[in-house]
Amino acid sequence: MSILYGVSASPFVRKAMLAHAYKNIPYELKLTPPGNNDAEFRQASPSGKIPAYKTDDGAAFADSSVIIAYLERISSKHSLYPENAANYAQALWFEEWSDSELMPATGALYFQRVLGPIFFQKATDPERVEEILTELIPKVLDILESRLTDKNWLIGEDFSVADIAVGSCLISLQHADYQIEQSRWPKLYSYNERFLALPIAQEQMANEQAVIDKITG
Ligand SMILES: N[C@@H](CCC(=O)N[C@@H](CS)C(=O)NCC(=O)O)C(=O)O
Repeated sequence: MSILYGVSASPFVRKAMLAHAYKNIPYELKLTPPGNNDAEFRQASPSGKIPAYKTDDGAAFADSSVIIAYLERISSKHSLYPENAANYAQALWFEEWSDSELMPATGALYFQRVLGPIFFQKATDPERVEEILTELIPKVLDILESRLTDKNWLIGEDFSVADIAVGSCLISLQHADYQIEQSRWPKLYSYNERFLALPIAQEQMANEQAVIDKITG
């Protein structure tokens, strides 16, 4: 069975886990914190970043986007990439934007309220939280609101890698106890409810919560 190296609390690892679940592809999660010196992990991820991957055949590589693209090649069932060229490009753009802009903003709050206190013994910094809440997060939520339509998902009615990437960040906000204001971001509010209600999101959040509960006792 393929091995996914990482920890489920990482939004990038979560992305890869959600894609496996959506496509119904089994894998083994090998708990690996970033920077770990395990030789097999470093073979897949020379920089030590998570997630990394080793296939059944022993091929090794890293990066959530690469892992998801690989999954699509080995199984086109429950495709995460639109057929139409323009929609395909849009989906890839959303994934890239989400990884490079939405993730840092949502991840900053997630770090302050959850990862820092629980995994790194770092107390929440109220001034930093205020800055994140008033500056970083509204900026990215405004962009999402402007891009959502009356369709269910980011690229119309078909769920795609765009939703996996953005949804992974929405899970970080959920863990961080952040409520999306319905009056300010109405489309995003509904989209968030729709994403979090998916069985793959529910299962992912339950798995992550179990890890947090184990650590916090
Ligand atoms: N583009 C990469 C980003 C992966 C990434 O930055 N992972 C973080 C954990 S959430 C990490 O390993 N950080 C450690 C580091 O930057 O050295 C992906 O999509 O997988």
